[in-house]
Amino acid sequence: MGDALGMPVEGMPHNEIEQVYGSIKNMMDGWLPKGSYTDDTQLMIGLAESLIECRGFSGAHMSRQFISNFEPHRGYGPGTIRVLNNVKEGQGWHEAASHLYGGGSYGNGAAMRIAPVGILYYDQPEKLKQVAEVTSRITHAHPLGVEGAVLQATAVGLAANVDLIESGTLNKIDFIEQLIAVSTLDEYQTKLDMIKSFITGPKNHTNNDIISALGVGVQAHKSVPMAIYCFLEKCGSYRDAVCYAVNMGGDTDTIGAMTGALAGALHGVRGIPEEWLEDLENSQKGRDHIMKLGEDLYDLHIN
Ligand code: AR6
Ligand code: MG
Repeated sequence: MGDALGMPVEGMPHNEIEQVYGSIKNMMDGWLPKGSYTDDTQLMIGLAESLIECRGFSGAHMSRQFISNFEPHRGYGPGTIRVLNNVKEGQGWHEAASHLYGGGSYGNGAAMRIAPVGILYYDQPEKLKQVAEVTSRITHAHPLGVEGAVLQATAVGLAANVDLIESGTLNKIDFIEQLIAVSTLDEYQTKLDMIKSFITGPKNHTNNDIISALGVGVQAHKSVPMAIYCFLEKCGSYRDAVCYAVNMGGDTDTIGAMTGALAGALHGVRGIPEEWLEDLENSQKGRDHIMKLGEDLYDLHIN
């Protein structure tokens, strides 16, 4: 949902979105027709399909699934295209990503597709972390790329664990502290600490202050923290969280997708605005297929 909402303004800075659109609240036409999802969701679909079919992680199967689902018009990152081509031509799935950019990619491509791992393993944190790491390494071998995906998956799992009916609200400080405990790299620890001060301290910062501090780029460490922040700041509503994320500008489809995964894990499918659901592409692997994948993941978890 966040992917399709952010698609039309991908790459546009926050201030320009404000000038041109005021605020984006609904799906629009963009470089793809209104309601279309991009590579973010396409890869998430492949990841979920593979987890379901293999009843857990298989790198060989998952990389093949990414390749067979590949549709170039959805706007893939250049590193991901190269890895998938190399595997298609016979390179091993576990080695194809390691030489990209001279040490592996730290793009946000592993984090943007990881939600199904957080959902399937929400009650097994060690397993969640291990599967998040290995699924990421198929395309993103740089430690920043992997840790971004581990943090996003962990955050999805934490959000899925919250029973809003019982607790009434999300404990934001506890949530961010659990993420700080999982992080190992300075780039993430520093930004998670900033998020904690943004959500607990005086509200005297502008959106531009937050953008300067956390980033809105295609790099995992410049987008995963922003998605976590937008989710926590607007944790009372799925719609508000996703709109806030997309209007921050920059890598809007991906930050929207990751914020949406977090808010969806907290609020459930009933939190999604009806008109957004209607607008979402319902092609062969579109809305109905994605809904079914959600149900299949749930069945896999309880069996
Ligand atoms: N050194 C320098 N730049 C890097 C490095 C590195 N080690 N790693 C990544 N980049 P990529 P993705 C930069 O190509 O993560 C779609 O639009 C580099 O500029 O691995 O799958 C989605 O919507 C590289 O092109 O692809 C997402 O926004 C970029 O990070 C995004 O692409 C992306 O890394 C996901 O891309
Ligand atoms: Mg995209």
